[in-house]
Amino acid sequence: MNKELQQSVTAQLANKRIVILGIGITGLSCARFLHRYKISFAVNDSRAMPISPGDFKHQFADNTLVLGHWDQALIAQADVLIVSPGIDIAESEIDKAISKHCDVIGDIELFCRLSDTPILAVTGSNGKSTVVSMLHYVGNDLGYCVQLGGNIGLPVLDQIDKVQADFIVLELSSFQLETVKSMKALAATVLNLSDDHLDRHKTLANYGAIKQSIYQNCTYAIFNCNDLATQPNAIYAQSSHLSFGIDPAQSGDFGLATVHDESYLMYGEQALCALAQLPLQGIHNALNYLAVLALGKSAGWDLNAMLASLMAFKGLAHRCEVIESNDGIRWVNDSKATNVGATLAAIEGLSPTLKGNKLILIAGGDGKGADFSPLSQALTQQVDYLITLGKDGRAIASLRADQQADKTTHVDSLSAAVALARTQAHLGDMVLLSPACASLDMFANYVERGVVFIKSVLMQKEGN
Ligand code: UMA
Ligand code: ADP
Repeated sequence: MNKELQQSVTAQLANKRIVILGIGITGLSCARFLHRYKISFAVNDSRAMPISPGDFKHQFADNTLVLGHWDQALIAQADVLIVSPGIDIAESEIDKAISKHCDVIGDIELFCRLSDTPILAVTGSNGKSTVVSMLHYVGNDLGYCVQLGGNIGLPVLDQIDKVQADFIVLELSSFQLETVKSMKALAATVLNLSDDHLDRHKTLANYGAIKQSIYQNCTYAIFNCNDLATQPNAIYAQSSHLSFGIDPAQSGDFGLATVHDESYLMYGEQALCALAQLPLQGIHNALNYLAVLALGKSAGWDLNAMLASLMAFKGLAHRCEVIESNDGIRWVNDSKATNVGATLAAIEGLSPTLKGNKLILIAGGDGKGADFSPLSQALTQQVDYLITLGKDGRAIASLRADQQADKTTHVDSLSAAVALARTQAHLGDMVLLSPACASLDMFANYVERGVVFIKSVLMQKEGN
């Protein structure tokens, strides 16, 4: 246990009535943290059995657990409400109960109040996990002690007292940013903005404003100069601004340019590395590399050392991951493409590698209220055969032109989609699972969807 941290925790939280909403990954980490520092709390989760009461008692002794409904009396008497990201406090049962004096926070806000480790913060509709994983990898490779936490699945309160880190890289979702008020990141970026989570945030403008709050009090605000919605609003003008983008860069910024007929990552006028030499391909990944370099540069990391290190980073599973099927067909698992922007990036990034072969796309799932129309041109012009599935699959199929009806099919399962794709694909063709939707209507999460896809590809091959 860290003594200084114990003092801050006691000063901020002792004798307060604390209620944690949700006992998933985040809620559990909050409960563990408070228990470790001897602070009492209650937990409320509206689902019937997210944790067994016996397990809870075993781990957290006499702290209170209320399951199965929102306990409005419990919420109403809270001085501090620690809300899990997946819970929408605008939900009327919660909203009505919260008292005027209650401090409504999330685990990230609590972390920011208690830790002085310099933060490199990343949000955006797409590319967050790729960018934070690269940054974490590179920072440690350069000899710094760098932690990773947040939406990537590593709750920050599990990290806070593990080591005395030089930096912490935070992946932040819009859900998490909604309750962040005290962050002062060393460097912060919104990578891009496209429709996502509109079932909760209602409008793109509201979703964008929440994403922008990552720039609050940061030292370096890093934005995508091809995506105006990422550019810090006037209220965040206090920080130094750095940009990255697909065009040649101004001095001090990051961009792309053609040098000796090859496309290069650039820092101002300085050519850094040919895109063709980088392990992760596609323009979206070129932008991800530039964002990593801009964040690392803001932290004082050496550019050439970062570039050398990035060469060894091989990419994450379920993001444009090529399956080793050895059947002459290029099966690509992009199950993590849970919104329209990600699927567009995958189609645009992979199309140049088709070299005249066909692209068969498998898409659909829960669209979370998104407008699919930005996919229309890619679906009609770049996709040779479209297979849809899930709750919103038919809405995606309807974007294809009438004359493409014989090359558009809706199916009931992912294994049926793979079976159909196999009948359509010839040697050299690509079958891309890039759903543009969340998986929750058919699977536990995007990982399960990706695993089912891989298994179907490999098993059906053996069955043939
Ligand atoms: N719960 C209720 N009532 C509800 C909804 C949820 O009681 O109406 C309870 C559930 O019963 C469960 C708990 O809340 O016990 C789950 O909380 P949660 O949904 O916040 O999920 P966690 O397990 O805490 O995971 C969260 C993030 N999940 C969401 O934002 C939905 C994880 O991101 C994150 O990795 C984790 O915290 C650690 O920071 C996942 C995600 O899907 C990967 N994120 C979205 C995305 O990337 O698009 C934003
Ligand atoms: P996130 O954590 O934001 O969901 P990931 O790095 O996990 O992002 O990538 C999710 C999906 O988005 C992948 O399917 C990938 O192909 C696509 N993607 C990755 N980087 C970008 C980017 N910079 N712009 C658009 N799409 C991207």
